[in-house]
Amino acid sequence: MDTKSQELFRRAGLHIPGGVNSPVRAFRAVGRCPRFIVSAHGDRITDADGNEMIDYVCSWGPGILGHAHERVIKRVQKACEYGLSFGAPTEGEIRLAELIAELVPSMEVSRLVSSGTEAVMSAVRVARGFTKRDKIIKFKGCYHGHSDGLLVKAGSGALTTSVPDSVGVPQDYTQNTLVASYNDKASVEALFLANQEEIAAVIVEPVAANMGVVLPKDGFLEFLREITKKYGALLIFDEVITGFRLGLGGAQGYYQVTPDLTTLGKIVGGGMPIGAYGGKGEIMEMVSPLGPIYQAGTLSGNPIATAAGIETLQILKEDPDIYSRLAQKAGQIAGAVKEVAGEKVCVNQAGSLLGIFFTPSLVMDYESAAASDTTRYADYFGYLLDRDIYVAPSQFEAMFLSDAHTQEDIAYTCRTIGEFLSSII
Ligand code: KE4
Repeated sequence: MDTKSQELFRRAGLHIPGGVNSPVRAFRAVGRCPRFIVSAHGDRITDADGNEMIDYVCSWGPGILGHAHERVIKRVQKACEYGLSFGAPTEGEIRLAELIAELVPSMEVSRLVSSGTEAVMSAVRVARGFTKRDKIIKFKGCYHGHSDGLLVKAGSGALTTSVPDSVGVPQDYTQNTLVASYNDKASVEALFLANQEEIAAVIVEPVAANMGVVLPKDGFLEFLREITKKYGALLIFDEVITGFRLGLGGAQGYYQVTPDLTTLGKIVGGGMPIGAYGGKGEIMEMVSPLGPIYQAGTLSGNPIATAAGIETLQILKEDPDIYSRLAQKAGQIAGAVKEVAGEKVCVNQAGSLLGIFFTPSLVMDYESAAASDTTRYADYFGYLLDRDIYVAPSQFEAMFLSDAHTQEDIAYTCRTIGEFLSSII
């Protein structure tokens, strides 16, 4: 007898590519039928067959408060009573821009869009327009959304499908995208030496979370800050994941390195479709209608989405201790892994971002991440899923904690991960 998710997956495949609206959701990297979710509350999600699972995907990051937080839901419901979309400016957009500028001071001026992809695509365009240069540097294994010029050695879904560059992206769209190795200063220096004043920007995930979680080596972000200044290039921090995740000030606050432009997504929308990009006024004044760099969007700054984002950020602002609580929870899980697996498994943690790699090596870049045992990861995923623990269906994603994860659920997760590791070590 097929499960309801299996039936739904079959039906989905009739009208949606691969049955999903984003590739990683198809569970191809873990060889399982995806679970079709019907509801989520707190740290739990419930699938179409009534399985209630402890959720460590958290909608890929937005769910830092836990699902369906009462205050966020109430604010969204209230906003809906006034209409869903006007295509005109609203006070909510001002409030969200003010909150962003207050919490991420380098983003004194920002523009709201509807996804992280749009935020990154626009930030790169601004960097090119501001510097009048065409080339950008990105890092192998980092993922910045699916705009053509950035699908070069992308991380996240593109890694799992083992097709690092996407078909359909003309070669001349990516000739201006140079690729360095994460945590490898020499690879960045070599590109600057070879391209000098042709480089508009370096874009980096300040904590990489799309090749699994990979932390910046001490001094790496500071190095990127210095070398971009030296060559007159802009530094773009893609904080779609780390923004409001590593702290109220994101990774730039956590590591005290200030970029020229920042992109946001996920948490800034509280689970609703919002992306944002921003930086100093002198850069952002290049953006239309003030300046010659065009970017637009029908639903940019949508009043329902901004309501969710504002309430989420206000809750985080009111309770900054959430970040130490989140880090402590992630530390419990990291500790449980190390207790059983020791050095046989690599665990990378930055605040409430956790990456578990089935490799004895230290994972510090794309190559070491790609060398991890993804078959073992699929076994790990299946073991946990069968015990109602829902982690990322791919080695090349992150484990997300929320304020709603209870000590009881964390303890159960630690025990279950420990059981799995004991069975393979
Ligand atoms: P979106 O267009 O998916 O909102 O954001 C693109 C993006 C940009 N930058 C970073 C650092 C990101 O992680 C993302 C998207 N993250 C993935 C998860 N690794 C989204 C999940 C998915 O693709 O389904």
